[in-house]
Amino acid sequence: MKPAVYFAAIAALSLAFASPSADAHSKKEATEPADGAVLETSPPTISMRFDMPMRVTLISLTDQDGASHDVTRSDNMQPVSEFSAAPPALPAGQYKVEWRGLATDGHPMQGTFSFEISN
Ligand SMILES: [Cu+2]
Repeated sequence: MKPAVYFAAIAALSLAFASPSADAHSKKEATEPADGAVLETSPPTISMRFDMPMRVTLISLTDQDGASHDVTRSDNMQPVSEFSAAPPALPAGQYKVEWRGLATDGHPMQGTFSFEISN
């Protein structure tokens, strides 16, 4: 097949797999820190556990001012059941984690959770 036809076929196939909706997945993934957690110190890791392996395509950590903080991921961009990344030492504040990923069944997934560091 010509490349353009090939990619169109792949795109159609992806849509077909994506269409039955994401409800085969649990609505709420387990995260560390837990959503809404109030911590006394900067967390050593940020992690999400999934009900099927997920290739995390985007992870962002932002504070209450919208500044982003780079995290060091340990998944090598491969599908993982538990995604884990190390944040820098974070000062007190409110933080939001946003992620996007592609599950091994082809479903695009995304999530958000928040935590606070008090002091
Ligand atoms: Cu799925």
